[in-house]
Amino acid sequence: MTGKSRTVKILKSDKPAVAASSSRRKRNCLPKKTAKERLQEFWNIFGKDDEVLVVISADPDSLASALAIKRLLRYRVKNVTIGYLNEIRRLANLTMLDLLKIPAERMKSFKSDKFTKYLITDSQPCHNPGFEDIKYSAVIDHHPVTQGWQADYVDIRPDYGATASMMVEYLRAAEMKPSVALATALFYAIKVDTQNFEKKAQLADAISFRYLFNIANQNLVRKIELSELRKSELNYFKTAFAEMHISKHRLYAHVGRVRTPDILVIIADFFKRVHEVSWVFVSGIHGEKLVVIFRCDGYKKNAGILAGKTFGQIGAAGGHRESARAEVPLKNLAKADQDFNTKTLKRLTSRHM
Ligand SMILES: [Mn+2]
Repeated sequence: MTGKSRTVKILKSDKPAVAASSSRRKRNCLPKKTAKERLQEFWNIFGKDDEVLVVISADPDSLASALAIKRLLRYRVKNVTIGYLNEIRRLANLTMLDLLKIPAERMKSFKSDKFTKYLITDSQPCHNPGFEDIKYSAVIDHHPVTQGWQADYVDIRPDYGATASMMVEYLRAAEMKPSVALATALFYAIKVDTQNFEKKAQLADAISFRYLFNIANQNLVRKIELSELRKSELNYFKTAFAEMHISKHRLYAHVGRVRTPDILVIIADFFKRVHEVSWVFVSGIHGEKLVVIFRCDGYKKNAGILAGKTFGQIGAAGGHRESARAEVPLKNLAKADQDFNTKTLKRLTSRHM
């Protein structure tokens, strides 16, 4: 949650990765595998009678990667099921599932012990307590490597911007041209995980992206990207506009009780577009927590540090230069602040500016 350590981590994995990887490979005596070798090794762990479960924590990259795995294993195993642990709430993700007809099922809705092989993608067994009890045959991911688990086949490339970019290499090695739906899913996944190539990405991501560009349906991508708001959520905007207070180029708005904190992020990102505003603070109450979203242009400002100074003592707070978030149990707020409003938001955030 602390943005500081996350920033450091990104720098670390970004910079020396290229230079260090070849010497690391030498040390471990692992020559760089070709895409074809990887594919063959991956295929080798499966047999015709296998009933396969791909376990994911559903987001665009994991859904697209799981769909690609399903494609890679078609005709090679009996059956591939995609199971996700979390409830999918983000409208864009629901739209992606719906428009691209991705056959993913909530893990709760079926018996997960009837399978013969388990895979995990865009995640690692220790990332989620729900993942841990399963014995995995394969792990394909792009997050930093974790310890304490085993699998027959492991392909983790932390320097990649998206697991989807890795999956494109598998598909190409298998000489399988993705369908429009699969290509669109992978294309969208790379867009999301690299934040349109503004965040961590490398040439391999760009090559996969370029390859998909010719096959993916851009109108579907746009439709998914624009599916951000439910009609009912427009009311939160109404409240935000009514509450909005601007002074010294800072915009404050407390939205009150919200059904999901995601709406606070959407509202904050919207206010960020106002030319005369250089800081945005949007807060709301979700469950028993106060959630505060910080936005700024990042020029001689640091939202992550401000979030930490303001709320770090009483809750979880952190983020990056331009964006940060704090979550504070209401009971940790001073008695006088528990009836939280826009004035409280202004007073608390101004203390450290
Ligand atoms: Mn990912």
